[in-house]
Amino acid sequence: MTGIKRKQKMNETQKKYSVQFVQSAAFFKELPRSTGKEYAVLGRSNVGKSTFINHALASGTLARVSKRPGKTTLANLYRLDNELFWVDLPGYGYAKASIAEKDRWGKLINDYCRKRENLAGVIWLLDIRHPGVSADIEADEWLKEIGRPVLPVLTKGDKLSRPMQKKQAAEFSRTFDFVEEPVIYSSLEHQSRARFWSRFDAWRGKKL
Ligand SMILES: Nc1nc2c(ncn2[C@@H]2O[C@H](COP(=O)(O)OP(=O)(O)OP(=O)(O)O)[C@@H](O)[C@H]2O)c(=O)[nH]1
Ligand SMILES: [Mg+2]
Repeated sequence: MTGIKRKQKMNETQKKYSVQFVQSAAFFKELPRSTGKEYAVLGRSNVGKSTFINHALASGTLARVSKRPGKTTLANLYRLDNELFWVDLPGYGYAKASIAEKDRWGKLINDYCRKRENLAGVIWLLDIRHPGVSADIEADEWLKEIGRPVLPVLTKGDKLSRPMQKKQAAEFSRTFDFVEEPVIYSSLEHQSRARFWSRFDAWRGKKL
């Protein structure tokens, strides 16, 4: 490999962007305008959204993580260089949350994904072990209805062997009829990061 090629290849632990937390919002109208394209990180409670954000962006503990579901209760906006924005959202499908909380989270997610003008796409996280969970089936119907481009990411890949990962990925693709092939991700494996960015860049290169 030449020196230039070596430089271009993303180091497995390297930061791709410098990340800045911008603001949190409990309601859609509280979110500040952002100046670039945005990507939402969506998924069931506890699927690993905040962990994924920290790991993919190599941003330490910027997004707060918990073993228990229902940790992220606000929309959290992050700026990636001056280029784009990511939004960490509360999870859907957490049965034990109060009705008032569930209503607010649902409205926040729904308003954000439907109304946000510069939302270019949704990074949809699904637990690789559990295809066909009813909350994800409902989310799929809703995502198809709102028509935003979706990049599916199957989280917690380290919980399965490589052959099982492939089998589950095929099962997810059958269940959800994804436009994009799902990206298998593990926050315990550095290789996941480079693999994700190469897929993300290709996806957003499709004029998203
Ligand atoms: N083994 C393993 N555990 C993971 C992975 N990603 C997340 N987790 C664990 O899953 C749990 C939930 O992670 P969070 O990142 O808080 O999940 P979340 O989707 O943001 O959850 P809410 O904010 O509650 O909706 C934590 O205990 C994480 O350590 C992964 O790739 N592998
Ligand atoms: Mg979270």
